[in-house]
Amino acid sequence: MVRSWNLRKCVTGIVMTAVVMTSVWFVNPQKASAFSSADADAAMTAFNSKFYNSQTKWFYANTNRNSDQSFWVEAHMWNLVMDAYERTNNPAYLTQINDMYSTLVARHGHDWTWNTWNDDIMWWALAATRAYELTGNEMYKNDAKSNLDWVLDTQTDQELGGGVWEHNDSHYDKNSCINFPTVITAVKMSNLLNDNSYLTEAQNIYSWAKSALTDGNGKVYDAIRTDGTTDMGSSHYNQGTFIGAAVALYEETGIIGYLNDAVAAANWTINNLTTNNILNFESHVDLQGGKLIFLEYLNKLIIDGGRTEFRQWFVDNAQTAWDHRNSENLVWGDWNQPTSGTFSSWAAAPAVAALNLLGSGTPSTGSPISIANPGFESGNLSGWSEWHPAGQSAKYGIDSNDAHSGNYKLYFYDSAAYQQSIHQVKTGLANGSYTLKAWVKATAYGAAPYTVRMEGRYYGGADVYANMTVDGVWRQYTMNVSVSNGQLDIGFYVNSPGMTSMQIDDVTLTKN
Ligand code: 7K2
Repeated sequence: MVRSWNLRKCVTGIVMTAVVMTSVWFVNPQKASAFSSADADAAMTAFNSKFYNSQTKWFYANTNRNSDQSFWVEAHMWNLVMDAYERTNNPAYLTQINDMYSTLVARHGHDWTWNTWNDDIMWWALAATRAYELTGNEMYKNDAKSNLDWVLDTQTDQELGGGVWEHNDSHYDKNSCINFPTVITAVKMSNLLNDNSYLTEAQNIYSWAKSALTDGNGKVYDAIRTDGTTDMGSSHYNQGTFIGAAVALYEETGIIGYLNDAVAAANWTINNLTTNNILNFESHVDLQGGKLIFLEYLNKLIIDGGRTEFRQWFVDNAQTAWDHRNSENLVWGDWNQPTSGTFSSWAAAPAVAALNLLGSGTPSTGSPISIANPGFESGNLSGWSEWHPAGQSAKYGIDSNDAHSGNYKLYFYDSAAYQQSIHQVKTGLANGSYTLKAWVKATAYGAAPYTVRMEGRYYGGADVYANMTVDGVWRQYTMNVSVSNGQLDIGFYVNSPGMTSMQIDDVTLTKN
């Protein structure tokens, strides 16, 4: 399977390269090399100097620079600046993030429920959760929470079977563009507040929206209405937020079905919403920048979902877009054509997002970071420390039964209720993005464990967890962490009612 897929991709790659090189030869020969982080810098700098109004601290609507971008699109512009900040750690972008929000608050307040479009409210709430994660500023979390709570409390019901209304002044449609972003925001909030009631709401909305607003095989519809109609039109942004909702739920629950949904939606988009393998130009004024939303969540599927097979396709798209930039380093919405004329900032944003998200077009192999006793091959706990509650004995062991590889594995087990964890703190890490992976087999012989997870902690941000699927199958789990204080505590934890086991083997850490 893997082999034939690679072969097909390879052939496509050769044909694609030939096509791209031919067009590049005639257009501009010096653009043939793969884009680098210097190109990502150039793209972001050009975008800011053309579109950012440094007086009002808000983006202009288009290249004419005579009016401001709309409320909901500005939330995505804000995301774009956060992409740049995450890639570069440049404090100028942090200032821009805070400045843009000050303008939002000055113009529109902290409570956005005056807006009759619930999706407009939710885009800002969702982006604010990210601003909170990047800055630690509680204001962002509080604003996200109060606006999300209002939507969940007043804009959801069982009419049409469940889900969230698109408008708050008239309840006649439930659209993908409100439902899937609400799922993502609620999963985030569940994580930030450690409050599972948000996760439950997210799972309910997702399950309704998957059945009412998708074909079940990766195509996402636009809306369902009280007049009995469904708008089956598809778009990059709805494909993207469905992927984002599915990946977020997969990360939070470990349920593989969610990841499979995300993969199906990514494949459907690639097969149906592209021209020459490149994302289409969706010319509707609201959809021109939808590629930004799609790529943000495709990137999460690649990194958080571990589905790296989509990366090269993403790189090919970003490269084609960048090859069609104009002399000002701006790329419009039609990535298959050279950039020209007047165009909106919304249309120009996705190419910048793509370069920011990828950083560079060269394959990222990453550099392995050594972990002590990563597969427990010493036959003991050396390199790791263990924790168990006072009044309970340790419930771990290292043995050679059913190791994932080599001679040994570590396990947690007891027939009675127990908690157990192991930890290894890596210090002296360069700040930046890391990928932590481990093979784990979680099994319940009776009731399910309350918690069974891999943990990334004390790295300078909120704890990150990968919950295990409890099905007695060895699975590789992946987690991404942005180290900002030079260290990372790698952990595995179980809280069990008894009669459950967790087997751990082959832990790896990679600097991205
Ligand atoms: O009808 C919804 C959605 O289902 C559809 O996909 C898009 C594009 O249009 C709206 S969502 C876009 C609106 C968001 N609020 C502010 C409005 O100005 C904007 O049209 O057809």
